[in-house]
Amino acid sequence: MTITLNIGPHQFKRPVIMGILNVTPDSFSDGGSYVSHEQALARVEQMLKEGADIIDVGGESTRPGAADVSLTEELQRTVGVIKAIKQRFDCLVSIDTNKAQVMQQAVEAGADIINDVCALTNPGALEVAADSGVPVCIMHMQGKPRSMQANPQYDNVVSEVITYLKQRVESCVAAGIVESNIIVDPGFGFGKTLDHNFQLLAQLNEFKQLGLPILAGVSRKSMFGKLLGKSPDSLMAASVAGAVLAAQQGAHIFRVHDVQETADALNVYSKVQMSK
Ligand code: 7PM
Repeated sequence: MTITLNIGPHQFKRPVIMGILNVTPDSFSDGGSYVSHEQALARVEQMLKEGADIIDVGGESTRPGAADVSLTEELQRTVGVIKAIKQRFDCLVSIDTNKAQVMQQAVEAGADIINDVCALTNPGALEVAADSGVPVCIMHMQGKPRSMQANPQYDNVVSEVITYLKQRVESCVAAGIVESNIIVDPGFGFGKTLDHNFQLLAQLNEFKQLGLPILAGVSRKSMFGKLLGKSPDSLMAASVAGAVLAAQQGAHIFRVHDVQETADALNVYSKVQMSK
């Protein structure tokens, strides 16, 4: 079964690369705590040249562990950057957020996709996403970001994550989101041990039963860091290997830091597929 990915007028029949743009003070700070648009735009330009199809804008620096970023802070970080990207480049932008107000203002600023690691479970998120009419990526997470890595437990991680995503797809459809606008994501690293993450990667093909485009986000994740005893910035080769393994099992969209290297590897993969 092949799934054609439709994002607005854009159609994808090949692997889709989503380049990560963190707009947090530790990434593109001008020395104060403001995110510099020029630096962010330069990074976007580079990722587009390297083969990114979508730019994923995220304004929350603190995922597992620390406290949440305030709404005002997250809006300040993301909305202006999205406007600047859409003004300067002809590209797709996704907004990585779990807050309804950020989704709404990001879409008004030009965001084409809502990417929510909380699968639209926060107050107002389903409604905003449905009203906006844009495609959504819903991701599985066990627990809450602050505590999810404390003691993740599953009887069968693969079937439990699939069941969760099925339920969330139902809720999305009930809220008025058209099914063809839903992308699913197993949520590597979100409330999962190293073994859970590798079981998900090994059986990613099972997610095809959902009949929806699959997004895989393994780039520089701790599943590789723990396995190899390396820090996130030394995980490019492992991440690229992870992307190819995910592609082989039917993933459609790859959320990555290293765009050029992933694009090269996925082009090799696609050529092999076409040569069968
Ligand atoms: C700290 C911990 C900072 C974790 C950043 C992260 C995904 C995502 C992220 C994913 C989708 C990261 C994560 N991961 N959205 N946003 N899927 N759809 O490692 O796997 O980039 S943030």
